[in-house]
Amino acid sequence: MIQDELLKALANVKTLNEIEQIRIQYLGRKGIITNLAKETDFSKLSPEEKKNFGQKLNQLKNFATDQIQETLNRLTAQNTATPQVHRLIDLTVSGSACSLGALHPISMVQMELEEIFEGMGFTVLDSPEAETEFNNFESINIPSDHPARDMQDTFWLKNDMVLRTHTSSNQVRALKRFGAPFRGIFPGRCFRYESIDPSHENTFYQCEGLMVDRDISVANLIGVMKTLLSEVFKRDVKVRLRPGFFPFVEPGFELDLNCLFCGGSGCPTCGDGWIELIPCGLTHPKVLEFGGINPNEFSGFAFGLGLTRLAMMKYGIRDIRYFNSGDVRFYEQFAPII
Ligand code: FA5
Repeated sequence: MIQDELLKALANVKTLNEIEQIRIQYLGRKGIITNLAKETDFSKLSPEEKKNFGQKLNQLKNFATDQIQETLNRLTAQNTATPQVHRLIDLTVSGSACSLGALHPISMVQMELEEIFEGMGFTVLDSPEAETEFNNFESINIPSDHPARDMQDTFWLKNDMVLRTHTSSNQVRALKRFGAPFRGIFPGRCFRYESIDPSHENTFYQCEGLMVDRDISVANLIGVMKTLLSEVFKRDVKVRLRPGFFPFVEPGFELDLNCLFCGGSGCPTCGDGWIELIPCGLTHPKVLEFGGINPNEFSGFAFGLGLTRLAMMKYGIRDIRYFNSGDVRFYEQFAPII
């Protein structure tokens, strides 16, 4: 039977092209159904038989046309099923939360420091990471033949530029620009060509502070340091002040923080129980002179707080290498934005 063969053929089609081939095979100009009429000798048929034949042929054509169209519809629906589902929007479905990330712990500590210092009347200043050799060394009393150059292994750039080894590179720039009296901090990234371990990175943050005014003494320096630490840690912390040498301060000190991990007994993070945190001192007269300030009229203090190390102490991070690890799981532990 033609119908059965047609249905069988249509049941197996998978592509629109196959359907078109079947349509041509059955209904085309030389198709099976079209040929039925061509091959029949109507002269031998009675009028009644002609009528019956015509009716049956039409039924067969209609059947074939309908079946082919249905198969076409089915296949088209299947092919477009996926996009149609996507186009449906169910407005009643509740949304799923998406994470916006987290602030880096160093950014958090930096923001906190900025707030504390602004509260003490300090201005927060931005500063370049690529510096002139002059700003990084000479202007703060470290001439090229000074042994202190070796204290900080330097990444050199072209044209006597360096990746700043410390934020002290901003002292003279700020004095030249703002004059005295001056109170400012310059937080930022520093770079040193040194091997890394749990407390040393080649890329780390410092926060420089500089205050220049009349009659500034060590008492002012200690007062500011005490306010800073009590606000950051919100509890009593043990510190020690020992003499330290930096060519741009006189006298110079090292303010160390008693290690909050081991309580001072010594551990892999601190070594001997103390974390070297804030080198500081009274501004050397030569630095004031380089900044265009008369050292007989003004005096000042400066400090170079280890911002990355402060973040370690504040958040209990035992290894400095986590900060630059790029590991999102580490960053997500600190104050997500949402
Ligand atoms: C200086 O860089 C001086 N410019 C600081 C200063 C400023 C002294 C103003 C006096 C007056 P020092 O090299 O010690 O000093 O570094 C300062 C602080 O930066 C250190 O106490 C430490 O907390 C941090 N630091 C230094 N090197 C690294 C390092 N490789 N990784 C992480 N933190 C470091």
